[in-house]
Amino acid sequence: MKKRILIIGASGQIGSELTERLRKIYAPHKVIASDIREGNQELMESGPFEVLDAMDYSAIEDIVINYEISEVYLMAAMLSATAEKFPMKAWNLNMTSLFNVLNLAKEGKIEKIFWPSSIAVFGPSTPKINTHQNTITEPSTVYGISKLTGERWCEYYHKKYGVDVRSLRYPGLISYKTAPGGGTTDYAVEIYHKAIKHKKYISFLDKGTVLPMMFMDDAINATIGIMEAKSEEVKIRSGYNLAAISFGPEDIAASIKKHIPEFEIVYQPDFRQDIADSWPNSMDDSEARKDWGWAHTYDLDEMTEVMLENLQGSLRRTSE
Ligand code: AKB
Repeated sequence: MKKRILIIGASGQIGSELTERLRKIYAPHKVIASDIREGNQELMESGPFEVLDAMDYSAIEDIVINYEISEVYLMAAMLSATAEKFPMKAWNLNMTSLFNVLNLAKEGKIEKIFWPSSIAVFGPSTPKINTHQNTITEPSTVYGISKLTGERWCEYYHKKYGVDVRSLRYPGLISYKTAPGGGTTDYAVEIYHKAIKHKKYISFLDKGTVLPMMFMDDAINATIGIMEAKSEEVKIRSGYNLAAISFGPEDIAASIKKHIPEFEIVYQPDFRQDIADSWPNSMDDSEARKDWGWAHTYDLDEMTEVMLENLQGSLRRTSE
């Protein structure tokens, strides 16, 4: 079968950049973007787009057959903060969409699946520093429960039915192109926007809340890296720990101040503090580095430079 890719959830924060990168690597017509809503101009104009509900098995199957899809990246999900507000909706979306693609692969209609897991599989009883791949996973959030359950099903489908499913435990992801939505780590994107516009940010996470984070370019490299790895190199079929940098709101504020000295941060923690407090501070991702050669590029200051430069650039362009 020739490589043809379907991205479900392509209009979201990860999906839009993943689509852009995959269209650059393969011919644009070989990468079908889909989402329940339309995405940004670049996404809509750079290749095929289909309106698709990730919960609708037959609609996914139709697209898979019509476009002769071989690989699916399932990026549609409800993230941690929104999931706490709508627990059953989050559970239904996160699990049904996963079963839809796992079952398509089980029936031999697709060859390979990428499904994102998260640091949210860990919980308050997990050791927080350099959290190991196989340590205690007792998540205390709906999102975390759905990710941990999903991981177990991915491994089950791989062992029982030979489904080639690959997964990463993403940390908080930071990007300037598409805004995140409904996550606990979203503050680390908002802060750059507010620093440029108002020179001030009111953080919904408290000082000292250190979380694992990553610049989007690195996350896209990791995602395509694990999908391109030889099947025998991918030894973990639940979800690989993935790490780059760890910092708290005061660290990112200090990094921004190097460019905008008058920037100030104020702390007003809300319900998302409890979610953040249940997650690790830093991750041990040595299995990913060893098995399929994962390596990150960006540290905090390099990321800040790219974020500020690009956000300032797009602000200048919209005000011209
Ligand atoms: C969230 O904050 O919910 C996500 C995640 C860490 O998976 N960014």
